[in-house]
Amino acid sequence: MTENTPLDARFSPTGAPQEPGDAATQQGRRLTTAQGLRVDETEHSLKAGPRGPSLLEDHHLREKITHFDHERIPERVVHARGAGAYGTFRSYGTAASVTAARFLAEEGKETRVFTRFSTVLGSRGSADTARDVRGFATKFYTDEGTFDLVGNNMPVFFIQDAIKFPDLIHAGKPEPDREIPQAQSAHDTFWDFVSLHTEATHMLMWAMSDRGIPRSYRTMEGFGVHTFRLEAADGSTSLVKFHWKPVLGVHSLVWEEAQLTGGADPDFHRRDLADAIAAGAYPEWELGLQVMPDTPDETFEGIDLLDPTKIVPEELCPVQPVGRLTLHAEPTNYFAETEQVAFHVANLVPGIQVTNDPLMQGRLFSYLDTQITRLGGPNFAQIPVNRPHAPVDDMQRDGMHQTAVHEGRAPYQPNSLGGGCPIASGAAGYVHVPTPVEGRKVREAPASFADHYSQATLFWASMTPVEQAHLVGGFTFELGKVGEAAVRERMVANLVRVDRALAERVAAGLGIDITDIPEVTEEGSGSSADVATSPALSQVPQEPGRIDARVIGVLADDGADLAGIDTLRQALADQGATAVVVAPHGGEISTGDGSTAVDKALVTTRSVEYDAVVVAGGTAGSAVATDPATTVLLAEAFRHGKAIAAWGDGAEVLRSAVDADAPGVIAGSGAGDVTHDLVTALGMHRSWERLATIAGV
Ligand code: HDD
Repeated sequence: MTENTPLDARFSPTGAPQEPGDAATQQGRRLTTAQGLRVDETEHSLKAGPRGPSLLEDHHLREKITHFDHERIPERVVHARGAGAYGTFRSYGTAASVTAARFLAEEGKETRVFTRFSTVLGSRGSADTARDVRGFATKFYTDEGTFDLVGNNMPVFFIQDAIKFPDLIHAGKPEPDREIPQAQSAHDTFWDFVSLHTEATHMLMWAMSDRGIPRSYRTMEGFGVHTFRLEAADGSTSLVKFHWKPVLGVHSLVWEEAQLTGGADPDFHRRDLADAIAAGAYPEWELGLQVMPDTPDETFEGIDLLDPTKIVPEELCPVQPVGRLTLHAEPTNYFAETEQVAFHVANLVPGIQVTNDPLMQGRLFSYLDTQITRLGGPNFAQIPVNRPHAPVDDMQRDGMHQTAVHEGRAPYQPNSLGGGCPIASGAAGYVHVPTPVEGRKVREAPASFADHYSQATLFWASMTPVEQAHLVGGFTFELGKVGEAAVRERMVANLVRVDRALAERVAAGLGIDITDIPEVTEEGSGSSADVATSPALSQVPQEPGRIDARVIGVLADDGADLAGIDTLRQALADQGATAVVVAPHGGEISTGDGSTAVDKALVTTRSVEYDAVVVAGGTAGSAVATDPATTVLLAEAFRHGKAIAAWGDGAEVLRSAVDADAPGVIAGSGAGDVTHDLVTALGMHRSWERLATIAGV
């Protein structure tokens, strides 16, 4: 499934395997109290007679309930909903000329990692498929200390300065009076803020595009967003942007599908990640760098590299691969690992430095600070998932939840009682690059930060017609949920400055007349004369990609062609994909001399759980053919541009629900006749031609 083999199946962050039955894993056979006392029974509290009051003396009752009362911790103020996995990063060694960081510079070096993906706005229990930005945070347990790359699935951000973050999040989170809507930006306060705060415009284009509704974490790009300063072993520096490129390609849901999934399977992305790892289809990304010269003005081709609302188009500066991330182990315990993992933008290693991007500068403060509330004190780095794999001698002592038993008498410097240790490392330690700093104290941004539109226009111009239609749909849906007419109108007026056709289409959907809004010619630092479009921004694949851990629903019933189902199942398994048999009832379906297990009964499933749907031969006239749920399932898969196939008389079932002559609808006489086209269609992710017809573009 993957060319990388994991170091080991699962490891504790200290590297020591956890043994079942040890105190940490609690796999023993006997129930005890927290003090290790064996408990006689745990069904009844100690009472004064069977009908009497409970006794205060019942230490087991009190301990059990007290602990339960304190089981919850504050959820993350943003990115509360997430899922994570352990893995390995293997360096290609190609970054050695730009960074001294050993985990990147040494060819073949393997570094353990923990990655957590998240949505931003929703609460911990919200649905995975909400339209939102996705977090993509990776903790590299390097032997030089922990490096955290705390990025998103979009390369830009809504704001240019961290001081606006509380404003952005207050506007985006559920409105404070009724605490609605949950996990979405489609409401008045968000659009009020972003329509007034026009530096958000480029990021809005990303959020309203298909990028806001990924198909899975496995098929998302990731970005460090800010420009970092890398320092090579010879002291030379460069300005660099980090990119994660999913080996499976970048794929998204369509909007109706995302909404339905929120109800049918709110855990869709979490389940997909866990299922893929369990199936051995380890999610993989290549880490890439855009490397730009470290010039005094910190610009590249006229683009201000300190402005986090700007990308550097890949056509101007290609992404160079430097290593590969493979996620191969699920966490053992969600709370202990995924909930308690604490990322921090300031967790850096030699060779990787920050820049003066004002958004990044504020983040250097926020992440350490927030953990103190969230994890209850300053010792959260001792929690196993947060423990560095490099030796720690920090002279920090005591505090809430201290679990270390520190030895010695001299946790201070200078000392003689501790033999002078631990000593600082000088040039062998983390040395901040001595970039010159001077200036007047001002609350101001550079003039180039005033360009809020040029790259929003670039993004729009780089989309295919189907993607443009989806963007129009995203804006129209979200603004259609805004009650205040003035907010809707202000936002559409901003869109005129991005592209008149975009604004006209959104305005038409909202019933707003924009004929009086004048054309504004934008001049910006974010546009480059050389790049009017950036094809790298489009997600439409040029050729079929891999289909690992894709799920294909096979509609069948008693009497279906079971041999055909086996053929299909095997052909899909050969490509790493999974066939799921869907029938009107659970249990088994049988045909004459054989039977096969039903994976899902129609009543428990919905089209959104499948990347493609196939109707088995031998089903015409059966209950699955006449069940209204079949028609709904096929019609949804059709509308969502998914591959649809049928063999034998299954084609009749298909034809009664959808246009069998439409692109991406496949029919053949036997199962073996449809598998090749089905795999190819899955590799393209959607029938883009059918989606274009549906969108009328
Ligand atoms: Fe942030 C969490 C990504 C701006 C303050 N952020 C958080 C997470 C991700 C990001 C992926 C979740 C980490 C996890 O899985 O635990 N944040 C970003 C990106 C940003 C960004 C890519 C802009 C480029 N963030 C940002 C700003 C601030 C914060 C400007 C504050 C000034 N972010 C936080 C936080 C969080 C957080 C409050 C909440 C939970 C946590 O840190 O551990 O400190």
